[in-house]
Amino acid sequence: MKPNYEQWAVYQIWPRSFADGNGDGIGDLHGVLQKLDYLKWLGVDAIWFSPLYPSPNADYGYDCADYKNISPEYGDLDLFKRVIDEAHARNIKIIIDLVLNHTSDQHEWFKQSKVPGSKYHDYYIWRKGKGKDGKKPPNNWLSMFEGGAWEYDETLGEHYLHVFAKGQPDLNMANPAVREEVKDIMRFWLELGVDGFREDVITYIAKREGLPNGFPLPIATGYPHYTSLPKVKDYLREFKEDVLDKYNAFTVGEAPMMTTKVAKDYITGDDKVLDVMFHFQHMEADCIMNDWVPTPFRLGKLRKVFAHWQRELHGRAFNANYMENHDHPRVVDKYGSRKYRVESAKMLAALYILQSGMPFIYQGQEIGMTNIELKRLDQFKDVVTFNNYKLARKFGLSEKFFVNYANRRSRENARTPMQWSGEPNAGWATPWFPVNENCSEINVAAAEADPNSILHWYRALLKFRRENPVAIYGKYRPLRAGRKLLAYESAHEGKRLVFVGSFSDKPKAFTPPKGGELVFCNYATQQQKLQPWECRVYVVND
Ligand SMILES: [Ca+2]
Repeated sequence: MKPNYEQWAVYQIWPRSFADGNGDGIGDLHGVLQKLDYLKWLGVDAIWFSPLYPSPNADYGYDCADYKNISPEYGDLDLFKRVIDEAHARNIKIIIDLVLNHTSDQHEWFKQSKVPGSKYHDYYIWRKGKGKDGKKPPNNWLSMFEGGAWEYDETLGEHYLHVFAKGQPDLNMANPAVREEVKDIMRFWLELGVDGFREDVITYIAKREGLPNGFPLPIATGYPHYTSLPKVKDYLREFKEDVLDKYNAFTVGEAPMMTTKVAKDYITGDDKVLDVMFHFQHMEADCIMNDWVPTPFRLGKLRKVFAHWQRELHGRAFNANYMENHDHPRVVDKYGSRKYRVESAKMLAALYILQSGMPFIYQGQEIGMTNIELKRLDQFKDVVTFNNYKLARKFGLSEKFFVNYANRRSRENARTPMQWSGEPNAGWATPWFPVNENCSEINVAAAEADPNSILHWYRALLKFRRENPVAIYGKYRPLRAGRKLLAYESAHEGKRLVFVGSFSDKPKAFTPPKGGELVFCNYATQQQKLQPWECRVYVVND
């Protein structure tokens, strides 16, 4: 029988920066083993591992060089098996990332695909180019990360498609042999004991037949020809029926540019092909499509997106609720307040964890980690940052300007080493990436010792959620509140949960619900008005 996955609270580990068990400066599975008791204490039901595969790290594991192995940087299969067993012994499930849209260009399949006559040629999307010498790309598609979506191979005289980085050639999912490989990979990990998969950019795995030109855009030209095509669902159904259902495996799909209308097609009804889905809309309240294109924060957008997704999915499917992952700046800096860091981190946590659905918590979020202040461009590591730098230079922006910009908008802010202690480098010997200097103040050891910390707040929220079905299954209704306030109620079996949160540095008027019992407040004492970034959660028995 399928587990009650909707009851799970999931903790995301981005392994490189989580915990270093052997002291080489890179997070690893030894480190994870040491932290399982911490995650159990926090109240986590499942761990989602960002890729652990061997990888040349063009995109830190999202460029997979071997689907059936563990990167030596992180450990090996035996060690991962131990992690699975030790997690299961603590009643924690294991979900692993599965990157099916593309492999690394260092994957054996891709190397073989360049050999004329090899069966692997058709594992990827190789095409003859245009122009007299065939060196012009087959169409006008642009990649999500860097310039054109095609790369020319001199020896073969053909171009391969890469919707993401150059080192991430797209797989040809239309080839049945590739789909058999996918099923084989799924079986391999399920046999090892994992409980499910987080499927990376899964709505991109089918490409429009004939690969037609797209409407010209500054980036990602052609995306309607590879986003949520009907074939995606066919492929996912095949994976589900042939493999996933046999193991009762859980699936969460990552779906950029997703709407509720399309999402319902994937995650509701008897013919659903995924359990839940990560959409991006609530992450765009301070940007357009992408954190690098910022706008002033729009609370109205956040209210609207939460209400819309909750309403559309209620009774049909579950929301995958999150505020952070490895692809965005830290939420305290994105939607909260540095001045009121503790208050705003707690408010944002209650805001999303108590909504119906499955909460996902990203490493470090539970202690309110913040963006970092790097000084120089060469301290950054990520392909996306460097490609945006190239773009910034074209617009005549200086390195200094760009570094400040990246410190606010780059996803690398979420990839700094986990701050375990207040020691220098937060307990990391020689960290692969700079540790945030604020680790002396913001760290797990300090947070564990302080019953009023953000960490204890997260723990209390997860405990409350476990014990109160209204926080998992409640029917969401947005409530009218003042400017800079977000309020909702969630109702289930005669119980109502009322949330109000302030996004303001100033006191805000608010009328508490009649007969409500206050169960959470991020201030020790309440005043008539809400204090800066205050949140309150009431339970009302009707
Ligand atoms: Ca290590």
